[in-house]
Amino acid sequence: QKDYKLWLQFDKTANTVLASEYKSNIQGIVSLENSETSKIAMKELENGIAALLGNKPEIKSEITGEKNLIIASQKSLTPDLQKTLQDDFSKINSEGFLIKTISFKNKKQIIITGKNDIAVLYGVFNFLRLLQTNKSIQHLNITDSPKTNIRILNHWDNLDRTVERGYAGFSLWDWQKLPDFIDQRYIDYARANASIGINGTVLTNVNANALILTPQYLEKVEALANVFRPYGIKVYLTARFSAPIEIGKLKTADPKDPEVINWWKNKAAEIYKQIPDFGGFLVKANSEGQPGPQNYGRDHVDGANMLADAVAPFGGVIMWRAFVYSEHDANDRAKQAYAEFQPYDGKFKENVIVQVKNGAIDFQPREPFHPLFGAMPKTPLMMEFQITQEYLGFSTHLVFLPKLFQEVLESDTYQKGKGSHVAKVIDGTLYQNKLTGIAGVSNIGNDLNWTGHPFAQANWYGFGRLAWNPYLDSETIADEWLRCTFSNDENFIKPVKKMMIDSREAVVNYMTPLGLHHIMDTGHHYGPGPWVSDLSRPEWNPTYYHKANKNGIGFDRSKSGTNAVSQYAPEMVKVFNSLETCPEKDLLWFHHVSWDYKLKDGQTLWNGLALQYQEGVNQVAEMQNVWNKAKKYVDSERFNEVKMLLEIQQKEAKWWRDACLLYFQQFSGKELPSGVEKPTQTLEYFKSLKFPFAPGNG
Ligand code: BDP
Repeated sequence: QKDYKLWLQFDKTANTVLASEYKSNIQGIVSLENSETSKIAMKELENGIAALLGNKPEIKSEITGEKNLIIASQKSLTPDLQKTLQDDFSKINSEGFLIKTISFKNKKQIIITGKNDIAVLYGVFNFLRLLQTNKSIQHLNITDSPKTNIRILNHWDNLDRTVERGYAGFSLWDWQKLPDFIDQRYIDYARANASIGINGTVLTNVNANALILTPQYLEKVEALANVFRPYGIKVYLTARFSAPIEIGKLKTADPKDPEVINWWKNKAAEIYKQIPDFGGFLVKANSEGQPGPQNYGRDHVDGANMLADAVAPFGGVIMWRAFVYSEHDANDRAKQAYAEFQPYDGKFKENVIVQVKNGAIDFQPREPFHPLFGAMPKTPLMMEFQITQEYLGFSTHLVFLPKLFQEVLESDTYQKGKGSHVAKVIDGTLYQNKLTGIAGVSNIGNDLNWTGHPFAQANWYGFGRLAWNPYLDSETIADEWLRCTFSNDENFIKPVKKMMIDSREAVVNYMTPLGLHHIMDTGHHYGPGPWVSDLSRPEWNPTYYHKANKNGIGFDRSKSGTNAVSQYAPEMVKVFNSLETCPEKDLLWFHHVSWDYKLKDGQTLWNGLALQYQEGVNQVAEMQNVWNKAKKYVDSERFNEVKMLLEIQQKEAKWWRDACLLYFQQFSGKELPSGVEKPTQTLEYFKSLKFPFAPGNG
C-alpha cells in the first residue's frame, strides 16, 4: 500500500546518471555506534539505499577502503575524526547534524554525525532525502539544527478512540490492548515523525479526561513512551485541572490548596518513575467548559505555576493554552486571549510555555497573526497550528497548509521594531527565550493512509519541516514532499507543486474571501452556514462574525469599532486601522465595509466578493485539470482517490459560493456581476442541508 508509506516511499532512482553517482559514493555503510537508535538509523540506511539503488550496500564493521557512509555520534567517533570535525560541531546544537564529505586517511568518505544518536538519526533521514529528491552527493557539507526545542503533535484523541476534529478514522492509540500489544503502527508513526524532526507528542485531547492519569492508563502510556523513545519522541499528556477531585478524591482542585499542590507533586513523581523522560502537560483551562484555576478565584498564572512546580524537579514543561474565553470584551471574541494573557507577561515559571493559536479566533482559512505574538517579551510563547482541517473542508478538500503556516510565521509583528517576525518570537531569537516550540493539532488517524486525504500527508510533513525550521519556504516543502511521495519527474513536479501552493488561496476564495471568517455551519464546521444565529454563545454564531446588513459587511475592529487593532504594535495599528492601508485579504476582518466600497482593482465590494467566490471555484477546476494530467506519474490507487476527492471539492466549492452569495445578496440587494455563475439552488435549499453524521464533532 503506497499510501501507508507516506513520504518514505524510496522508489528506485529513475535517473541513471544519479543512480550511478549514488552507488559509486556509497560502497559501504559503517556504524561506529551500538545504541538502539543507531541500529534504527542503520536499518533505515540499509533498507532505504537498497530500495533506492536496487542493491544492498555492504555493511562494514570498521572503516575500510573508500567511499563509505559512516554514522556515529560525536562521542563514538575515532579521536582523529573528532578532531577533523571539531569546528563543524561548534556550528550545531544538541539535536543538529552534520553530513559531510571528508578525506580520511586520504580516502573519500561521507560522514553523518551529531552530538547524540537521535541527531544522527535526523541526519540519516536527511541524507536519504537527498537521494529521494535527486540531489548530488558528490561534495556534501551540510550542517543543520532545529530552531525550536519542542516540535510536537497535539492529538485531540479521546480514550474511546474517537478523535475530536479528526477526519482520518479513529485514534491510533488502542488503549484496550495496550500495554501488552504493540501495534506496528506505533513504530511506523514514530519513524515518520523522526524523519521530519518531530520530537514530542501529546497523546490525549485538550478536552481532557482525568482517567489518563490513573495507574491503569499510565502503564499504557509508558508502553507507548518506550516505543517512541529510540526515535527521539517524548510523550506528553493533557492534564485535566479537576483531576485531584475526579481521580484523587480531594474536595477541591484549588491550585493554592496544599493538598492539591501535593497531589500533583505526587502524580508527577509517579509518572516520572515510569517514564523518566516524560515531556510534561498540555493544559486547556477555563475554556469551553474545561475546569481551571478560575473556578477557585485563582488565575491562569496560579494554575500553570502550580503544575510547573510539580514537574520541574524532573525537567518537565507545562504548555498552558491561551485559547480562552472571557466575559470582558464579549463584543469581540478576537480580543479575549490577549486581554486575559498579556498582563501576565513575566509572571510564569521558567518551565511554562504559553501555547497560542496562530490567529485570535480559531484556525480559520485565513486570520491575521495573533496579537499576543511579540507582545509578551518575558514569556516563552509557542505556536499552535491546526493540521487537521476543522474549518478547511476536513480531509475531503485538498489544501496545502504550509502556505498558511508560512504566512503567519513571516508576518512582522513590529513589537520590537521592523523585522520582529512571528518566526522570531517562536524560535526565541526576538527576546532570547530559552524555551521554544511549535505544536500542530494532528490530522492523523487509523485510516490506511493516516490522514484521510493523500495530500493531507503533506500537511503533517510540512508541519514537521516548519517546526524544525520556521523560516522554510512552503514551495521548498511542497517540492520535497512531492519528490519523496510521488515522483521526481519535472513534468509532474512543476504543475502539481503549483496546484498545492495555490490550493490554500483557492479555499480562502470559495469559503471566506476578503477577511470573512467563522461562517461555517454549526458545530461540525463543515460547509457554509453564514445564516446561523441561534447558538448559545453569541461568539459561536456566524452572524456575529460577518455582521452583514443593508449597509455592508465585515467586523469593525478599528478604533471606531471594537478597537481590537489596538492590541497590535503601533505600526500595525496604523496599517490595519485604515481602510486604505488594511491589506484586502484582511479587509472584512478589521472593517465593516459598504457594499459599494471601491476595491483596489476598481470593483465594488459586492462585485469583488462575488468574483472571488467564483475565482475559488475556478481554481478548483484548474486543480482538477492539473491532476488529470498527472495520471501517468501516479499509481492508480492514489490517483483515483485524489480525483474523487477533487470532484467533491469542486461540488462543495460551488456549494460555498452559491450559499454565501445568495445569503449575502439579501443584504446587498444587488445582482451578481457577470463572470459569476448562476446559483444552482435556492437559499432555502442550502439552509435545509443537514449533516448529522459529520465526524469529529466534540
Ligand atoms: C476549536 C474546536 C474545539 C476545540 C477547541 C480548542 O472546535 O473542538 O476543543 O478549538 O482548541 O477549534 O480547545
